[in-house]
Amino acid sequence: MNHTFKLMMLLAALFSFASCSKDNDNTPTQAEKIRIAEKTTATGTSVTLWADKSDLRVAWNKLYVSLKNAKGSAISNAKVSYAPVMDMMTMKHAAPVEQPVYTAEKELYEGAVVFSMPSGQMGAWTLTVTVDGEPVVFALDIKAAPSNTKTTATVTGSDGFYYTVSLVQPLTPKMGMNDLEVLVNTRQDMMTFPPVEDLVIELIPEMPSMGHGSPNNVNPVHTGKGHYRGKVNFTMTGDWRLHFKLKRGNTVIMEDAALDLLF
Ligand SMILES: [Cu+2]
Repeated sequence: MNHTFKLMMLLAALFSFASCSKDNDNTPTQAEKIRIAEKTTATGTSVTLWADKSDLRVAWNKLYVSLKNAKGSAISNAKVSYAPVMDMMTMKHAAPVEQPVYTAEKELYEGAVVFSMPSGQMGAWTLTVTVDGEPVVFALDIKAAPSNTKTTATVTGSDGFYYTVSLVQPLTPKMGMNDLEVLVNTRQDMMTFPPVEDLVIELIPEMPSMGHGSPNNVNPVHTGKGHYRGKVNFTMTGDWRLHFKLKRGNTVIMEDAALDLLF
């Protein structure tokens, strides 16, 4: 299903190249994205929100924005920021967010949000996108993670702070060695989730159904802005649990923050 979908998107992208159609003003990269919604600011800037998949989920999600002025010309030099909020009736909270940066080759502002809970009876998510000081508010439907899958985990550290560990890649795991990347955030308050840049992380993959691990994994190390990169070796397809031990110096902050993958 996922493969078929990707193939369709690829064909759609190729077709838009081949046809050289002037009436399709999506750039080739935008054509590979899913258009989530579009809003117009008070002064007439249209703000289009894009994602890699049609469903936004409890996970680390890339979110992109493209901008056009009232005359329809693309805007590449605006100041854009994201503010995700979940309104849970009696309280509100935000989520870890990576503020968007314009990438010329994609012609998109590219950022990310870690949605920690699904939309539903518990509450509703909005994403406020502020463009040069003007906000537009998107209502977002955040789906639960697929069953047997958990790509973001919030744990309480031995220092009393909350930590969120979120899988950035592999988003489509394969058998063999995979590049591994996680984003770690802490909770300063309900609205502020800064990245954590000073951890030592140990990775132990496990196949829970078969009770074995794998050799030659590489512990993720910090590369910037709370992102840690290493390698994970999936010796078989199936269910994999990634155990992360978080340390600050020699102090164990969290013995086991676990993420689950199924492929
Ligand atoms: Cu919530």
